[in-house]
Amino acid sequence: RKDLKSTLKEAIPEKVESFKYVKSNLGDKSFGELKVSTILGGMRGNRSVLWEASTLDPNEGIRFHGLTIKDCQKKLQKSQAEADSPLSEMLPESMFWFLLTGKLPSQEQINDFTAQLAENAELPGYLHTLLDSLPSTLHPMTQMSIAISALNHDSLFAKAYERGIPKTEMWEYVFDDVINLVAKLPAIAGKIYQNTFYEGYMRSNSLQTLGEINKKKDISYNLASLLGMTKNDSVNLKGLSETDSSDFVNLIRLYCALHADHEGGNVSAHATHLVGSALSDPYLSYSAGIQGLAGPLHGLAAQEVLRFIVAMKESLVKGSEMPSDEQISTYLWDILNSGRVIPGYGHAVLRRPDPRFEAMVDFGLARPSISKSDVHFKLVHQLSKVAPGVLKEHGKTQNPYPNVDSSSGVLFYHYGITETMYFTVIFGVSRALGPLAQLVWDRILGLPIERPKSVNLQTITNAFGK
Ligand code: FAM
Repeated sequence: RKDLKSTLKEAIPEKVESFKYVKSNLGDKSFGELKVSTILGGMRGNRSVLWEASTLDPNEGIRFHGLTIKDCQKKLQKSQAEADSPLSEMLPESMFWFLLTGKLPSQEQINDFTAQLAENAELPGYLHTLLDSLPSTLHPMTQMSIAISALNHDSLFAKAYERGIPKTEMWEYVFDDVINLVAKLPAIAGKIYQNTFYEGYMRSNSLQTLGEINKKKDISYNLASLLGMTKNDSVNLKGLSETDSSDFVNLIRLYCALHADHEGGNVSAHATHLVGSALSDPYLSYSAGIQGLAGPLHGLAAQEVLRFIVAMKESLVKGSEMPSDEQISTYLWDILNSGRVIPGYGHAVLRRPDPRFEAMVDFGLARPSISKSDVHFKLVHQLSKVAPGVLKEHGKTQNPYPNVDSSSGVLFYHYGITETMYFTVIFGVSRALGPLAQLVWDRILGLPIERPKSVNLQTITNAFGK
């Protein structure tokens, strides 16, 4: 059977053909108008990033190679051992394969690919030393970007470039670096969790690590293990039952598959693409993506949402009695009137509730221990009915609906990942998949260095005569 690289190679001629056609026949066509408001307004509506794997429709949400989230949940492979379980979720490995090649992988192909990633999951010694030297007070996202950036030490692409390679061969080295990085992300994320929050615990229990990389398991299982969350491994940090431990692994699978790609204009994707266009290797490129993801208007919103929900619960929930819609509404108005945003609401492109939010809520609704008993989850659910009305009345945001970050934090929190600062690191494991797949295509297509023209206010004013 064909492995990932052979499957990708098969997809190349058709795409290159299409690229050549568009370049030579449509290159001088105008593709939308550039307004001055676009220059001043964060380039909204300026369609100028080439991105193949996913497209975001404002009214419909994300599609991955044309498939909706629900289609992907039906068609992408699960872990073979759990393929028949209705609660088992698609594997991020399968999503990566699909994003990169546009083809749905078979179960055997995914089994092999999962094993290939697990085989390459261990971190080099210097990365352990580097991460161990960082203060545990350093934000986990900063640690993550440092770690990813340092892997540039082993970049096959950077070495090949230094040796001198033709442009047509570059993608193969980028591909190898990308696979190596995707394989190592769970170990990076796990190590950061251990160092930041459990160094003392591990020392007092004479533990080197909270979990391990099992070469027979998938990325999500191994990440859960390194977070000390798998029942079958030696450490079961939060004392999870077998069901909860398996559900937690499936939460990571769903989360990582869903957050993999959101077309090319979001900060983390675009930063990766931009830095990669300078032929910086995939480690440096994705490290830039991580730094963008660490901003509170982007990935860090997951952390902000959880803090906001926990604070709201403390203020409004008395025992098991949920607050009224009016109480929630008043709480939201207080935030808005003090000039703050409601975290987890709004989006630069989407104009409806984010289908990724809905998929995460469905995960909770399918499990009574969450839907019936978890107060934070219930609050998120109730909030999603109340906040849109408040935000509409407030009248500023163009999208008053919940975005992807609205629901994910409470689910991690439910299983015991209470360290809010950590959430965006799991986002970082996931977001690698789309932008790194595109980075391979950037080099296959030989896209040039990005270099938009900047203008100053004087130039704009002069252009229209004042
Ligand atoms: N609460 C209060 N005000 C909001 C708001 C919210 N959730 N979302 C937007 N607004 C305001 C916004 O601040 C702006 O006000 P000013 O004109 O005074 O600057 C106005 O509404 C128009 O903004 P917009 O055009 O609707 O949104 P933008 O495209 O400028 O920004 C977001 C999009 C996501 C940055 C913005 O909605 C926001 O700040 N949301 C809260 C933070 C958040 O949840 N971010 C996560 C986004 C997620 F999808 C991700 O990337 N991971």
